[in-house]
Amino acid sequence: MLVVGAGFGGMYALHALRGRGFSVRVVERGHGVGGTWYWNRYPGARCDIESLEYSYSFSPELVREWEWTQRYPTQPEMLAYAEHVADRFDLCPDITFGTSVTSAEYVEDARRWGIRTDTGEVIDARFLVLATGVLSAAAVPELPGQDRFRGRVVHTGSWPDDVEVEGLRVGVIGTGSSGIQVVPHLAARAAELTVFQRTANYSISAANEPLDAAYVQEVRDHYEELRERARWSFTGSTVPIIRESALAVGERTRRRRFEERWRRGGFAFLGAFDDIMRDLRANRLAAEFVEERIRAAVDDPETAELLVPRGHPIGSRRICVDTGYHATFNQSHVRLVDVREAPITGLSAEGVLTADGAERPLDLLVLATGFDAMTGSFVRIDVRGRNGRTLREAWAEGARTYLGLQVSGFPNLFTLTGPGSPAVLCNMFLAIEQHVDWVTGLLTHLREHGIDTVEADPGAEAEWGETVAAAAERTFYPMADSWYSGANVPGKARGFLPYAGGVGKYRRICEAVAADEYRGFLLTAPVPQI
Ligand code: NA7
Repeated sequence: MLVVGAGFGGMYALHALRGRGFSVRVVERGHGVGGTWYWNRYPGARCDIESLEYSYSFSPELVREWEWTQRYPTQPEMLAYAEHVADRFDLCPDITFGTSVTSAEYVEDARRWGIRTDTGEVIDARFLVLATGVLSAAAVPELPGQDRFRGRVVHTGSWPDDVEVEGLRVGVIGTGSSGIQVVPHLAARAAELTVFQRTANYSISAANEPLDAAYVQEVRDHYEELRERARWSFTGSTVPIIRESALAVGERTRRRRFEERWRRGGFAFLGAFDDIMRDLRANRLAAEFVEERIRAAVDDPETAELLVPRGHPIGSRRICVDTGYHATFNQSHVRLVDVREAPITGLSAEGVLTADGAERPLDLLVLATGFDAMTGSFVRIDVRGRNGRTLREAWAEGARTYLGLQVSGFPNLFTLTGPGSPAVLCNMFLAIEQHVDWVTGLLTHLREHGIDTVEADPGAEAEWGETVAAAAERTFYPMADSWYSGANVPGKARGFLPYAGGVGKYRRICEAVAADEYRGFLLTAPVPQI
């Protein structure tokens, strides 16, 4: 088996499949493990899910021995964890680092995949597991004139180790999670910081703090029970959604509840009432509370109004979790530039040009412009299935998968946490462990039953596509343009990519499919040799 990617998905795939006696090799573009946490080294990079949840559960020993230091782990802490896991389970001998898979072709007669790398290697594998990540192919805007810009341009998603910020004129394009995290850190070191904002986003204070030993012990004491609850929940989190309508309580109670959840920090805020994500009136009340916080944090009323999100319900785009983002704009060397009215048109030798004719001189331009999410990392490999059809062609009108796991016409290929799975809508570790365990179970079944190939049935795939679309329609997600639906990449087919029906429900569906002899998957026995 060939696994592409040694992020947390690929690492666990290696461990789980090898543990079942399969011969597995991993190829990884980076020079170390960690995936997202290897590449996103920008200052301030931090997970927006709590460390005790955003970590593997497959090994009780690992859970016991690894000591998280903060509620929300920093990128260096996540990377150290990845490296520890790689050592602890002796993963590195089976990983080839610094090598990109460039193409993978299904050889029909042999029923095998022929894989090529940028180092010229040709790898032959029966099964191909793409663990390439859902937020790992950078979305880089076209900036005419970039070649004449005398400053440096870096993307947050592949941050080099040698970026100088001290005393420079720095610009940031993008105010999603990455932009909102990096801005306070750049402000602390830059001489001038200009933030180019096209869309203001809702951001909740992280209320990050060092982890309290008693709290850690309590979680450890009930770890399996908590994790099991998360696995079958809607959002994949153990923080409860309070079963009460925001509209059913008085103003004082509502405020108190919002304040409690605000103090708790992060995504928990959206669970203050159970209709924030179901009823637009309740959603507005939650949004107004957050908008008040922005106005209170920012001294200049004009800047504050620009930072107040407009035109989309709170939670319909992925909410950001920040530490001191809005107050950063009170510093005299930090300014916000609205590029919705006057978009960025390109770069001059000096800096960023906007449609109103302004030129903003910069030494360093940070692109916090996000990712070709959920599909980009899969299609940037030239994957060719039956009849030479590429994955890019198969997904040209929108990504289609069966359960987010397989694509019809691409036998023995697995898209780990792919489009059509809940992945990014929950804690990725839950998604990764569930997918890897499920795929491992399927491959073991194939081995036990002497089956050669497994492939999504086109009918089951089409039906799953309808299920994914219907689940999205029941939410507020379609009311916003976002990377969830491909809206952030020019020319990308639109359609809500993750399955929004809940992680617990998704898990039940996957288990029922397996119990029903892998319903919807075409299993083929080997051709008898004459
Ligand atoms: P996001 O959330 O996709 O944010 C990208 C930001 O970049 C967003 O504010 C975009 O504005 C902005 N952008 C992109 N291109 C341009 C141009 N050409 N001009 C101006 N602004 C632009 O990516 P992140 O990396 O922050 O976060 C991705 C996920 O990673 C996050 O949700 C977490 O799950 C972790 P727009 O909104 O399109 O108007």
